Amino acid sequence: MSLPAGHNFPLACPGILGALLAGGRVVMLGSPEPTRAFATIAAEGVTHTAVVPAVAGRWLEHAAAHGPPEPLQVLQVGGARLADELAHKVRPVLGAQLQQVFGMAEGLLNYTRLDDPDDVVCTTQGRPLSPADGVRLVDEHDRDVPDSEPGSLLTRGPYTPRGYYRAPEQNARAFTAEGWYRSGDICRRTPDGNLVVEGRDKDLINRGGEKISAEEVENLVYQLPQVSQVAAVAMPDPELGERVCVYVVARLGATVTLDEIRGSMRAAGAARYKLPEHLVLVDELPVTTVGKIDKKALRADVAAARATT
Ligand code: OOB
Repeated sequence: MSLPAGHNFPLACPGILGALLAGGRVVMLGSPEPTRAFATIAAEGVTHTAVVPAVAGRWLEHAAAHGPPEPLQVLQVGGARLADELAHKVRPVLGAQLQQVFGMAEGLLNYTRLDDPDDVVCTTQGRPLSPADGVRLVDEHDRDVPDSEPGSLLTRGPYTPRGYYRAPEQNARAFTAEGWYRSGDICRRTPDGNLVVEGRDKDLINRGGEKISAEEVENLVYQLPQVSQVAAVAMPDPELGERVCVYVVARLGATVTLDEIRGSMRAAGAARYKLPEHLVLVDELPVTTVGKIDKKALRADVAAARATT
């Protein structure tokens, strides 16, 4: 295991707990950096491991130059969408069977099966673990969309709670009246019943599989007196997929630095992975026609800036 051990995916899907339950041995590493990870896989005889897509990409590059991590049999990839191009390379380059895992802390787990045909393994995110898992794909009025059309994923099932503990406001947003969890993922169902994740309609930043609520970051940044307006958006990153970037409008005559923002968030008890790694000071934030902060424009702006540096 080289992902953060407290996350659902490396911990329990089946992960560390599953290996121990089956009488296996768990080898833990502080980082998925490929040189050390491959050496450890060889030295310890590691047969199964789990990574996020950004790490899978680094491992593929490393293996193409230095050879595959020999004893590895199964590579689980999940936490964010794995590009089909990378998926197709896993077996030829890493010499391991790919298993895609599409899950969420709230419950529903989807897997491609080890004996699925290659096109299912490489182009879908699998199907539910339990036959009792309910999955609906719906339009903006919560009406089921026809098969093979993209819809917003709702789920209910034996290991998915019907609401968060003592959080009526969040529950009104995140669950339907019948207790279906709104995952915020836009998915399509293939004719053979597998799910393909096509996008998301929730405001999250996915930093190497760790999900960060943009709203939570913004609320923390607003605690700085110099800040008049803030928007947190994902900044594309070759290693982690995404990192946190904040666009800030400072109060008149004031200014603010990235260090000040990070320091204040740390003091408020924010986890390290949630701290912004890039700050853009602007005179005003772009808005949509209805007057909401235009995050699409900001994401495009930071992506363009990254592409030219
Ligand atoms: C896992 O759990 P969380 O709670 O950190 O994040 C859940 C969200 C999903 O709603 C989806 O937006 C995204 O992460 N996600 C994927 C994905 N796996 C997760 N998006 C596309 N493709 C995938 N394979 O990330 C998690 C929990 C248990 C097992 C695996 C992942």
